[in-house]
Amino acid sequence: MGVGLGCSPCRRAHSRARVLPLPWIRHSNYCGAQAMSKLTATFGVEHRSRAQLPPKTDQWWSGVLGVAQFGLDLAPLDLANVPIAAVPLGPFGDFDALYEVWRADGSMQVGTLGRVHYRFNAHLLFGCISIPERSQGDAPGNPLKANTLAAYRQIFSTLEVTGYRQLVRVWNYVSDITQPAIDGERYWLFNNARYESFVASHRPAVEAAPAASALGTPHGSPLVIYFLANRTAAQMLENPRQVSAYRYPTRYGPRSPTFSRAALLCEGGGTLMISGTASIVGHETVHSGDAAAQTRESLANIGILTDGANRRLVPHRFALERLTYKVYLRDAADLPTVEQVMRGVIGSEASVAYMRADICRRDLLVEIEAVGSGASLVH
Ligand code: 3EB
Repeated sequence: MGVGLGCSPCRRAHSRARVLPLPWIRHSNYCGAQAMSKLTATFGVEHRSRAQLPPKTDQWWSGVLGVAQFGLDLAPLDLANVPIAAVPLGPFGDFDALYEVWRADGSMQVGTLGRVHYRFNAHLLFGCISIPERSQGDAPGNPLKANTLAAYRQIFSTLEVTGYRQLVRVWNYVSDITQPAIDGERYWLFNNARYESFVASHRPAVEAAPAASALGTPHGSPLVIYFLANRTAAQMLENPRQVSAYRYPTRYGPRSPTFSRAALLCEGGGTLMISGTASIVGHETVHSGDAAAQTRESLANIGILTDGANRRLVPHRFALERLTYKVYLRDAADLPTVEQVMRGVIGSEASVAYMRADICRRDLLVEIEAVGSGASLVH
């Protein structure tokens, strides 16, 4: 099964994803059949509109680990026992809210720690936190820095208390992300505080950092972070066409961003979580001002990561045509162009949700993230 990128001019022979050897991974076939059978079989993501969500009393919700709601000026849906991250980004389409639903199996429990709401089954934990920009009152320093430190402190405490110690995937939504802050941009301040948080809690801030996305939300929005963690291990992947984000030179900010390019989990029969991916080669933005070319380049980068995952998960295969995508666009006017390029490369079957968002570098027009789940693997 081809991955649909065979004609990309930027695909080079040496572009093989680098898989980092982690001490607890002993076998080249990462998720062996035996190991997988012990893990949760059902795990994955679905996109739904509000009209497609069952009533909150429906049994269907017992199989939901957590939800991210994307919509502007919407109160979070009241879901009783399911944590919901209310992300202030407007989806494109014939609906005012898009729901990203994380489904899993087995019995689940819920909890809160500070502002973190979480829910977990035997293998996986979903959590979310939202902190209003002004929650620190008139405390000295920038509220974004204080809020980022507070959010990650509470997230890491949640992981310690519950025993789901491995943070595998994080989504960060930061208001005014490219606006000026002391000595740079707000994204730089965020990166600084995120890095400090990882170091302060003795967590890896370079290799083995979680997969992530970081997007900009409207002025005055709360800091919203949601995340997935597990008990065992994830395998982090890097993309050799790109400098690892945690090694970016300081011209992108004094502290490099703390994330890996993808995480591969055994849960769900093999799940690939691809970080927000942009038109970056080496560490530089390419195709400035050209949304179509940026989309193609981002998909080429995603293709490298699926290839890397496929070498670890033999005989299973992720294919670009079977991933679930979220696409963030800086300019709403680029939507038709980006949609056309997406469908040309990935075909018509894959689920793609489009969102208006600020991307963390001003010259980036598009950022794409993706999830490949066991259910969609080609055996
Ligand atoms: C990039 O590759 C584009 O700071 O957590 C993508 C994914 C990006 C995650 C983050 C930033 C982050 O550098 C931006």
